[in-house]
Amino acid sequence: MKKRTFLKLTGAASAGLLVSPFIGCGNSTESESSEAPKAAPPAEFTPHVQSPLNYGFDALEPGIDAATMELHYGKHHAGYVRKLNAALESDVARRGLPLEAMLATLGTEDTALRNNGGGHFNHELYWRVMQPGGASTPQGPLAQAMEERFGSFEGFKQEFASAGAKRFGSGWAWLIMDAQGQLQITSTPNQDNPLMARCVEQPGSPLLGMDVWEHAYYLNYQNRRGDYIAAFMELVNWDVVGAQFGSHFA
Ligand code: MN3
Repeated sequence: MKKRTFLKLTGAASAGLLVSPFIGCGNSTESESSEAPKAAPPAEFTPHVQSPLNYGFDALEPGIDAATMELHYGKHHAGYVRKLNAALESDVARRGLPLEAMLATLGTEDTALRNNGGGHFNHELYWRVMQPGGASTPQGPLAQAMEERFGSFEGFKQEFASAGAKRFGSGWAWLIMDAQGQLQITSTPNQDNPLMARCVEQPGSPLLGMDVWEHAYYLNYQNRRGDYIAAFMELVNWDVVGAQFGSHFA
């Protein structure tokens, strides 16, 4: 309950921040000199863009190979962004919202925004939660919360890997914080995301996301999803995940 309120407030506050500069700009430059029609202009739409990768395509080898990274970032993720922007072009109510707030508005009928908005958010997180040179370990409050919730870091790893292995077809495994502030492991089909509260069984705020679509591993691992999952677990940047966790208590 508390958490849901927080998410809503965050979304509203961010949307306000995004929109207000344009309102201010319009007032100062046009209200006195222009005789243009007074009808409210459509919300400003700044297309979504991919964040640059913080490392090279080959930086996660041997766990994730360069060819997979190049295709995954350059074609798959780029495609979600392109189609997300195309879908938002005609959606005046949603196109001014920050991505997280936009995802929270989606219902099961919003297929294009679910697939491509989720696809963009999920991959932005995925690139950030991996790091070259191998995994760090959870520290401080996150380490403590994991121990309380899963018994140990090893217990977490087993449960998380199992969530990814058991996801039938394409989808994601997640470590999230739920509305009660508890850590949960969950998984979603396709590009659904725990922020889509009306579309998923277990809503929450994603801390760690693992892509288990075949495009994430098939070139190198073929059908051996379990080997890919083991490799992913050895690449997790727990400092980033810990910062995501900590941001909920700031
Ligand atoms: Mn993917």
